[in-house]
Amino acid sequence: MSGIKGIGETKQYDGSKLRVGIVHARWNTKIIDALLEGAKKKLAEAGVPESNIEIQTVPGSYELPYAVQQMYACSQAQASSANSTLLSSATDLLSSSTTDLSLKDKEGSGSTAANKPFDAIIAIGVLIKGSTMHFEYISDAVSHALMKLQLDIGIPVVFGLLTLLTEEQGLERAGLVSGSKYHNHGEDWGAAAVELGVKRRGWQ
Ligand code: DLZ
Repeated sequence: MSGIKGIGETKQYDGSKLRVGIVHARWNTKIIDALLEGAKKKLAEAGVPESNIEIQTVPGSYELPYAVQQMYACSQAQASSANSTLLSSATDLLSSSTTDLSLKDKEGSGSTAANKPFDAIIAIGVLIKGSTMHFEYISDAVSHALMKLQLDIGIPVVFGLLTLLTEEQGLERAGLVSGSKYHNHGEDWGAAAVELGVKRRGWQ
């Protein structure tokens, strides 16, 4: 039985030019692993090359906002250093009397994943309520920080944080309970990263 919840019918977006980061917490691994697989499946279906996907891990959900911020900053630094290498190769090529076509073939297209920052980052974590206020503080802090981050850095940060009352709720939302009305939410997050990553290049 299919549930009424979910992202509904989506257009198939071409993700072949996107660079996508995924960072996930390691708490509640069984649920996390299934969500991660769901996200990767949707990225692959949209044509995002495996080499354009970078996966990092952090201990717990509280670490997710900092990790997203640092991953994006590193991808920007990598991009500017790759682009300055390209520029100096091109300058050498132009000033050389012999035309080195092999260098041009290797680096001329300028379309490698390393020379552009991430188009989207998916942050995945699973928080399960315990007997103290810990859950409320982390859920609130991480949700607000991820929202603020995407507006500050200007790329979509997909909200892959499950805030659960029980482990069973997580198993359902990771698609691990057969016959459940729920599906794997990681798939929605992969699809959202592609759609927003494509749209940020120009809203049609
Ligand atoms: C400490 C803690 C607890 C109790 N529960 C969870 C959880 O359900 N899910 C999760 O992702 N992380 C949990 N953590 C760890 C915190 O997120 C964080 O890693 C530590 O407080 C260290 O900053």
